[in-house]
Amino acid sequence: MKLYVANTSPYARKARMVVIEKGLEDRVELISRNPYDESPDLKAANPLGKVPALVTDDGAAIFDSPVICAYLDGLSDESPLIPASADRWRVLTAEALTDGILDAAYNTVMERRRPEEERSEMWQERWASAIFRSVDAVEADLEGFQGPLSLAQIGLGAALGYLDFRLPDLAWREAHPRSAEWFAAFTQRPSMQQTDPAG
Ligand SMILES: N[C@@H](CCC(=O)N[C@@H](CS)C(=O)NCC(=O)O)C(=O)O
Repeated sequence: MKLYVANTSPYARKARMVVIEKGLEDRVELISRNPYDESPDLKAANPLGKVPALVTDDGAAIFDSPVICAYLDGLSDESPLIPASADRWRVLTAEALTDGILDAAYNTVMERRRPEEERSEMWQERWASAIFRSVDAVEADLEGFQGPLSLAQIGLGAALGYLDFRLPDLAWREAHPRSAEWFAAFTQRPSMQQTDPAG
């Protein structure tokens, strides 16, 4: 399988973490692409031109990150990252929440790269509120991110890591001490350390 990634992409980081956590390194070839470069192979795999994108051994293209993560998880029954039980919907909803943090953070980063006079205050405030409300929700329900490793935890690790990497001025730890403690422990996992964009 080929997995198109970018070193700094938090969405690709989720997929790379799943590869490591599921022990799939031998089966997945990582292909680094800057999605803003002309990359015909990436666009062939994903017409949206975004990373991550996965091409399976029989040539099927799979995206976006939640679908790739679910596909990779299904390749082996060992250590399921999406539980089969009633917990399934809770885990997938928690993953959606952390993906939403990423969307709001990524939009903010892109908006900040535009000329100052073209930036929208309204959208930046809206994205910052969504980020803070969502980390508040995590802080209030950290139990949902404990226990056996799941896509909820992988998503949260990628999301908080991205806030640190690209938006440190948001200082998310200040109002979220329990989440900060969770993150400090979670970053010890080899899958977090091996995919650290700053590493
Ligand atoms: N919802 C997608 C988002 C992927 C995404 O936006 N990736 C960024 C890199 S962090 C990208 O490729 N951006 C290029 C673009 O938007 O054209 C996912 O979960 O995979």
